[in-house]
Amino acid sequence: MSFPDGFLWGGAIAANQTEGAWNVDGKGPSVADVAMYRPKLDPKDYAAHHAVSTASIEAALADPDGTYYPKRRGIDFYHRYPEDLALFAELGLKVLRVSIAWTRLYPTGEETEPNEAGIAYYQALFTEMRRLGIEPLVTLSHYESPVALSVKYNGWADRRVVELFTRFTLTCFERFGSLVNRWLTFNEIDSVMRHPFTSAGIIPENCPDGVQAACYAALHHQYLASAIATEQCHRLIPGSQVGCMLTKLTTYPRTCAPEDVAATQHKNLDNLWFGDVHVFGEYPRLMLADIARKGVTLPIEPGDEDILRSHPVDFVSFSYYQSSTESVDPDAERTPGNTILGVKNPYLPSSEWGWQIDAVGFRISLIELYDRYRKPLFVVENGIGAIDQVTEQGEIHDPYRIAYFREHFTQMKQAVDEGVELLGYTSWGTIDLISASSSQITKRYGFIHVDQDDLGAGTGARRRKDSFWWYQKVIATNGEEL
Ligand code: BGP
Repeated sequence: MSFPDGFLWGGAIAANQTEGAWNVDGKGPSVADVAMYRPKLDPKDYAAHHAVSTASIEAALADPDGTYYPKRRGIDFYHRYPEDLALFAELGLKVLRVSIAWTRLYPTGEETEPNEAGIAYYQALFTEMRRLGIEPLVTLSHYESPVALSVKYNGWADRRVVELFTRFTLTCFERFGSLVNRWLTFNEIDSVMRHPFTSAGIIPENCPDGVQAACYAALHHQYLASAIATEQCHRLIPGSQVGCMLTKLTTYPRTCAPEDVAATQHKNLDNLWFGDVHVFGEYPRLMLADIARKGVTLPIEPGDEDILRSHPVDFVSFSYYQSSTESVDPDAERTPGNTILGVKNPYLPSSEWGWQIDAVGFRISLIELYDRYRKPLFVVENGIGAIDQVTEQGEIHDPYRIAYFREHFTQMKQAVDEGVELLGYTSWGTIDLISASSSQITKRYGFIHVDQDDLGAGTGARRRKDSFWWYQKVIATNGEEL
């Protein structure tokens, strides 16, 4: 068993969770910059993590301090990227997944010309990555829509945002096309249904037909934008590849009672349908029936279906953190996962945040996705959020992180051996960063520690954790030494 030559071992981060410099060099505010620090919320109440209103946005924008808006400071990657990239190169990364903050190029989303300071920053970033031999894998939308578009149009619920976004993507392909060959369109596009503001800039109180209808409208608009961006990319950058990005939420039946199995089947389809549109270029019949049953009409206009059909993605990328189970028993014990609340699986351990650790589920997911789509896969997020302790000597011993990755890599290797075509793997949060859901930094994912606490105190110094040396060896041996 072995990974193919040229397997892309890497890391993944996002602009809104690392760059900071939220209002520097002409950048406008994004939805992430008004996301409040919420560590004390019940982790089972994930909806509350993403609660937002016009009043909360106004209050956030009027807050001059920003202590409680950690994504505004990130880990100061904007200024410290040369140091961080040098560490990534030392780690041996072949690829680094980053995102481009839309509001660094188009501060309100509506300008007709891009902000040249933003262009210069990303050109410098990608040039430095290339110099170090690290291929950029770039997400065009990772929870970074302009706040101005939320206020004016209710975000992606409004079709006009498609044109504004594809103006931004065209700029990206024109200005960064010589440096970036592989692109992802929307991070976890399915998450529009779970956190509408973060993923689609939707403010719930501004949805006259209900939040659900607004979410489906936003989803349709993102599919269109994704297909249009795919066309632009292929036209402007010969040989380029575009992938979709899905949250893989693998669910098992809690028991083998047929009712539990049927409920689980629905749950899994309701996750897979989102990828189907990108790959097959059309909404699956079952998904359309499901949406109709909910009383929602998709805002499909003449010509839309042609656009979706004509520009399917080249590869399928996804995040995988945990599995969960499903049951028809309303009293079944539940536990959180990545923006979900699933039924607890008694056979699995959990992270400190209740996410159920399931390496075999990773293999199951890889096989399921490859068999369904027959397109190359790319794992672009996987990892464990944990509390790390720094010893007096400044060391960070994180055997739990090594164990998590070792088990997942073993299963990934087996999936490849069983025939799955896998382009690469980027661990999530290769360096500690701000959590998407709670805006904590103390939920640490990295191989590299950042000396910073949740409210921003600390030197910002970077330190290699034990897992850094372990992952370095994994990459150096192309996954032979786990
Ligand atoms: C994914 C997001 C990432 C991310 C990760 C971990 O859904 O794409 O942005 O942060 O989950 O989630 P969290 O940060 O909430 O622990």
